[in-house]
Amino acid sequence: MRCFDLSLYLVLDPGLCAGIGMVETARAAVVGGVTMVQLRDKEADTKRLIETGRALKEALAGTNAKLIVNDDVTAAVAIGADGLHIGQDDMTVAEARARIGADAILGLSVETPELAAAVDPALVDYIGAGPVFATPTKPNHKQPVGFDGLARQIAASPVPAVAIGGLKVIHVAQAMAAGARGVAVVSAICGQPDPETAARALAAEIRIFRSRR
Ligand code: TZP
Ligand code: MG
Repeated sequence: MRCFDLSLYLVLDPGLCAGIGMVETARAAVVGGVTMVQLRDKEADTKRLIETGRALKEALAGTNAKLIVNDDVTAAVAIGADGLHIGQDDMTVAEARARIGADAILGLSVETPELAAAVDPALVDYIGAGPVFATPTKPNHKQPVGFDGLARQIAASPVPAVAIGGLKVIHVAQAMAAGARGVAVVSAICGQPDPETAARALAAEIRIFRSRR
């Protein structure tokens, strides 16, 4: 059963989490209200991803937060993660779905409305839509699309979307108003002096937005 809550999606970055590390950052962030945690470590090989992923899985056990692995399907399966997130230049969604199985969550990054419209809802569970703003966290990111571009991507998508790219507390309401089911952040939580408090502030904005609808 692919059941998940995209509200507050933390993408981990080993560099930005260097202080207390990815596992402790995730643990604190989930206490603060993070609902999904993505292990994204572009430098790590599969073995190291599996080690970190297993530690994350243990840290998140007993919470409702889902653990998603970026790019590496072998690691995702070995960890027993809840899902996998891939980009347009990674494996095909058909291959990803075949390898992770029917019960795992599959996410796909899209950067244009055309890519969003091409998403197969039989294979893909959610999209990461954006980037909303330019961000130093991902130096090679695609052209920022702003909230209007975000809304166009989301309107074209057959599956729910989480918005990503330079998002901070002050942007939550606009991202949600553009149709996002939730917000995905790296630096708004990773490397913040207190990741739990940072997550709590983002989660509160999401709740406030929903209560006003
Ligand atoms: N994909 C598109 S932008 C981005 C990723 C992984 C990085 C977002 O990082 P931040 O720090 O939330 O701007
Ligand atoms: Mg990728």
